[in-house]
Amino acid sequence: MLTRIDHIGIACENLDTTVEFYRATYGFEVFHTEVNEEQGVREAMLKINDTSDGGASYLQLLEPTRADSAVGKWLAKNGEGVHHIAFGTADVDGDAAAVRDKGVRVLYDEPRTGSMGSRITFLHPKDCHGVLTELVTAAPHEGTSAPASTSPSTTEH
Ligand code: CMX
Ligand code: CO
Repeated sequence: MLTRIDHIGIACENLDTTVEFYRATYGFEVFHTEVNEEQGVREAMLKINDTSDGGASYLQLLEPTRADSAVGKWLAKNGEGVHHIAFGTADVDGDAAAVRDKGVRVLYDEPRTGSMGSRITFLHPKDCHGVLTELVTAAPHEGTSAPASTSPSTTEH
């Protein structure tokens, strides 16, 4: 069951200046940063609020690490802006299977690693009224304390 908006993914040209915009304009602070080479992004998670399911909602600011990544291609075509939305669930495997059974294309056979050690998959935007949609199961304890590292090679701090 999808129980929260986990994050809104925002594509940007320069992560540092975009982080500074959200800090200076709204007072949102960086909760976590990492590089996810598989997804081709350098990202910052800005925590907005905790949610009643024990998780949290974030903005996910995304700078591409390479031009041929999903975010790199999207930026080249559209410029900066909202790239995807992500719904949180305790069971990404089950919810992805349920959505697939309804005829929506799920992009990965098995969930992959997302922010803060979460498990993620994506639904094709053409099957979701133009919205690239991510499903996320957070790593245990995420949102309740300092985030766990994903791995030393992919985590900045
Ligand atoms: N939102 C809405 N529509 C999108 C889109 C997006 N983010 N990205 C692509 N599209 C649309 C394009 O506009 C295009 O539509 P038209 O044919 O009408 O022009 C169509 O989808 C195909 O787009 P494309 O540029 O040819 O791109 P690809 O098909 O190569 O890739 C997608 C699209 C969704 C399969 C790819 O972006 C993907 O695999 N995304 C999932 C991974 C991802 O986004 N990772 C980054 C975030 C990581 C994270 O959140 O942790
Ligand atoms: Co995301």
